Order: sequence, then C-alpha cells, then structure tokens
Amino acid sequence: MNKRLWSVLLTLCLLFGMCAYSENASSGCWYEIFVYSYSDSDGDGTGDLRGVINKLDYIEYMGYEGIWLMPVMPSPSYHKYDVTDYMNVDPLYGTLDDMRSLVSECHERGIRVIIDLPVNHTSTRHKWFELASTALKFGNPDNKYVSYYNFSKTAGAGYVRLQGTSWYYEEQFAGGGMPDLNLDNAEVRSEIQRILEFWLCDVDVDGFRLDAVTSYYSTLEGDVEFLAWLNAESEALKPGCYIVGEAWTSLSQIQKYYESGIDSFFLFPASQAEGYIVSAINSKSPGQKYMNYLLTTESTLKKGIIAPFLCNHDTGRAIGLLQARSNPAKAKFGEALLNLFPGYTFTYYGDEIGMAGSGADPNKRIGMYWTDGEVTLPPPGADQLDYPYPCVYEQIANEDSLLNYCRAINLLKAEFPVISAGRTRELLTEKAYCVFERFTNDASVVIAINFSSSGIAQAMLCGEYALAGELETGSEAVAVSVIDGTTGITLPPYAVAVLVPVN
Ligand SMILES: [Ca+2]
Ligand SMILES: [Ca+2]
Repeated sequence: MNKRLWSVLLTLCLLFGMCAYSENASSGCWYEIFVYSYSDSDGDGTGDLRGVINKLDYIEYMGYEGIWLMPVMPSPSYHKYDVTDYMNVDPLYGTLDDMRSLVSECHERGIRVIIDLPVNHTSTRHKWFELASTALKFGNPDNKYVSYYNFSKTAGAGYVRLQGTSWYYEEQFAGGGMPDLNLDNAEVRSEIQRILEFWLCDVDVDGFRLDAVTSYYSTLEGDVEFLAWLNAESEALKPGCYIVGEAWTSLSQIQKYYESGIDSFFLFPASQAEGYIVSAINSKSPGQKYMNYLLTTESTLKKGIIAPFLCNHDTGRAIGLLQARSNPAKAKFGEALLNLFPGYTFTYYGDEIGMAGSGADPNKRIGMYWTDGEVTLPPPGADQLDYPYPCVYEQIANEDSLLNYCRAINLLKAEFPVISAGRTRELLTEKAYCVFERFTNDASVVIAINFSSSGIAQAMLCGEYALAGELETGSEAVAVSVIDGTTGITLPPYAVAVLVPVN
C-alpha cells in the first residue's frame, strides 16, 4: 500500500476513532454555573463570562466534561430567567464575543457548553410583550404579537390583569413578570427555531438546559409534543447536541417526558433531602436502598441519558442536605453516591468546596469562594454567606480535601467511562454494603460500596478481580485478595472500590 493511502486511512481512523473516543471516553461529569456568582473579571464584583473563561483551568483540573450556564441572555432580574432578548448576552455578563470566546476556549479543552433556555415565558419587558400590550391598550387585539401570548377577556387560573385594559394574560410563574408564551403559535415556533439556530450554529453552544418544561402546556401530551418538535429542530441544526429538561416531577412522569426524544431530564427524585442519595445514606439499610434506587431508576428510564443531581440553584445545597457541615467524610461519600449513578451527573458550582445555602433563593446562589481575597459578590437579597469549608485554592493544596475527592471521582469516571455509560447488574446486596457490575456491550467494572460510617465491610465475590480504582474518605485503604477463584474485598468506612476481572 502506498504512503498516501496509509495516511488517508490513518486520518480516517483518527477521525472515526476520535468520534468514538469522545463518545466512549465520557466521564459524564457536568458542572452547573451561575455566571453572576462565579467569577468576576472586570472588578465590579459580579461574575461575568470572562470570569468563567479565567477559571477554565480550574474547571479542567476538576475534570468536568461539560458546563451548564444558567441564563446569560439580557434580563431585568439577577437570575435572568425572564428574558428580554433571546439573541444576545446580558451586558452585566459581557458581550456576544465574550460568549463566543468562552465556547471556543471550552471546546479547545474538550469541555462542552450548554446554556439555559427559558422559553415557557418571556419577561414582561420583552419587546413582543410590550408590542402586544400596547396593541391591546389601543384596542387592536389583531396585532400579531398579541397572539404570541395567551391573552383572555376572562381571568382563568394563572391569569393576570394587563394594567389599563380589560385583558388578562397567562403567567404560570406568578409575580415574576413572566408571561407565558403561546407555544401553539407557528410564528412563536419560528422565533424559537431562529433562537436555536443562533445559539447552536452561530455561537456554537453544544445544547440547552430547558427551563420549566412541565409548564409549557397544561397537559403532558402538549409538553411532549413541543419537546419533540424542539428536539427535532435542534438535532437538524446540530446533530448530537445535548439537551436536558427541567421536569420537576416523579420518576413515572419523567419517564413519559423521555418519549419526546430529548436526551435527558433531571432526575429530581434523586435530589434534595427526601431524594435517593440522602435517603440512602441516612437509611438503616443503605446498601439495599441504594441498590433499589439504581435498579428502579434504570428499569423505569430506558430511553436517553439519566441525569442525576443532588442539588441545584432552586434547592438547598448538598452540604446541608447531607448534614455534613462538620463531617467531611459524609460530604465526600454523598458526592460519590451521586456520581456512581449512571448517566450524566450534575454538580452545582460550590458544592465541590462544601459551600452552604438554603431558604431564600439568593442564599442558594452566593458568590464562589476562591480565596479570602476573591469572593464573588452574592446576588441581591442574600443575607447568609455561609462557607463552612475552606476556599478553592486552600482545598486544591490539600490532597485530602472535599474538592480533591470530587476531582478524584471525576477522574475515575473518565478512566472508566462505563461507570457513566453502563447499566447496573446487582451482585451482592447487604444492609451496609453493596457490590454491582456496571456494564455496556464492550466494557464492565465491578463497584463495591461500604455505606457504614464506622465499620469495615468485607465482601466475597465469585471470580478473580483486581483493584482498579478507589475512593477513600479516611486514612484506611481498600484491600483486595484473590484466593482460589474468589475475591475478598475489604472496604473501610464510606469507601468505594472499582474492580476489573483478572484474565
Ligand atoms: Ca464583572
Ligand atoms: Ca406555558
């Protein structure tokens, strides 16, 4: 074969190899960032897009393969879930060029970027709503922008009076100045199609986090139809883009949302104080409970990518949910239990350093604690700045820190992508420990977890296995011994072992 043909073949192998590699080598570890509170680049104290760029070394160090940016579009509120212009960036955060730089710098590092897309509603200050309101005030209900929203002469549930008129408009998120869009209107869908194209093709983001998908319509069927449409439009614009929806509901309802073809819906049943992670860790039979949650989730959600998380900007923070303010071992173990779920796991910024916050929303969204001299300003209304654990740079320097434990999880998952991509097969379940296989068609690992905070677990496994990775919360180490075709695993408190078969 001549040299040129070899080089073409090599290039093809690399190309296809790379596609397969990025697909298979996924750690599945994602990071949610509230730009306002993350990192300030221009000295006004408030986080911005250049600030996020400045911290990409850190995000890369931590091993996150993707970031979700909460809304970056212009908005009168600090949280920016009420958008006034879907094809721009809020000047507080920077410019569209800053956004493009952020995306390209992420891509150079192999980090994917998705942005929040709130299209259930706009701001009352969006020009569509202003034009609609003006038309109604001047007695012109046939104006095209009136049909962008759901106006009515009667006040139904969730309807608000339009000042100075006898009209009411639908607003599912009452009091926030967030009128619901009429998603049945073909012109509204055309606008959304242009917004998708702008972000996916022009700015080159990798996908979206869809806000409030259960509020799109008053029926599940309506929501699923709209989601299927949005998914098809996005896939046509950018094949392989990643979309995750916020369906704050039960497992059985979430299963129905997956019928839309959208990649993921956040696994709300795993989150918060009553969710799978916290209730397993606090249970008297945590080994059984955790195994049941894994198996139930996987047998219910057979389509798409499972998207577990422990907390986000709307919930109390992980450190409080886990009651681990002064219990670093428990804080670490909670993060392990979250991240050992299959699928794409989402960590809320600051959880990796044990930032605290609960109650009023701004307290859940406070400034990232980089160093004592570098704490990003909190959003307005925050009255508890709660940092029970050391700052980022102190934790980076301490190999036993929560931050470096979270990093170790991400690196372990990058080394064994099957942890994210595979499904679970139960091997051994006891009250205080469990052992399971995580497998795909071409890869497999065994994961053993000791849920006891104080006792050692000893598990015997048929077959010969070698220790390939471990997560320890204390000074004791995992030990593995093989005798006559049987593997003995000794796990110290709150320890995780990853094993591979010995050939
Ligand atoms: Ca700033
Ligand atoms: Ca709606």
